[in-house]
Amino acid sequence: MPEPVFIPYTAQSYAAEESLERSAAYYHYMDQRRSVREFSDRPVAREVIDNLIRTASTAPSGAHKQPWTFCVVSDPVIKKAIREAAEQEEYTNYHGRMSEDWLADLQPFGTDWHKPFLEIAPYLIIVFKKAYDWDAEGRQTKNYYVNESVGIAAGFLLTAIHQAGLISLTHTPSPMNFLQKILERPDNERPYLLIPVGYPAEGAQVPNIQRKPLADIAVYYEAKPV
Ligand code: IYR
Repeated sequence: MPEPVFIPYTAQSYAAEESLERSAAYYHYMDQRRSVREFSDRPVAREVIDNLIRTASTAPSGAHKQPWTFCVVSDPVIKKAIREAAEQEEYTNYHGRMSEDWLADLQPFGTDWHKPFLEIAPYLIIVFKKAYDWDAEGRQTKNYYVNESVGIAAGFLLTAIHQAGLISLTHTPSPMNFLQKILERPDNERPYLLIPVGYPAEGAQVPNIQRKPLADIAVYYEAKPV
């Protein structure tokens, strides 16, 4: 076993006040991010998409295995095939496969089986998780905490998309194994999330929903005053 190699960590250091300001500013910035379903066909430069994916891949992962593949689809022929397959599954979902409770929970979002954004958005990024991998000699290698790792990378991707002034939708057509077939992905890759990326359509609207307040999502265990 070789010795581990360490290098110095060059940290950003802020005074407490600046740290507070930065944390508040970032919160307010991220609070503007919304899932948007109405896309414009306005093009986005490939270089922007490249940077978004580079950012996603800065995410931590189990044993640094980076168990992800980002498929970037701009080809209208493939987008159409994805839309048709997704709409076929969603039609079945909305006509009997989803429970009454589930349909009621989706009511505020006004969704149905139609998925025009899959053809309108200039890019579809399909995130695949790699259940396992192969080394240079073709031997199977293990990945760890794959769902957690890919979930974190997908989160980084969403923040990068927002930072670039673009919109996204975390879409999970269900079941979505058709993506593996259409995109001809190898056996070790499983579709994880489908994310259309682009600009909002003119006059795009989003559901009027609220985020939970801090008191409902955080529990603090602090030292008791003596
Ligand atoms: N996949 C379906 C249904 C759907 C499910 C959830 I959970 C959502 O948050 C939104 C939609 C669809 O895309 O319409």
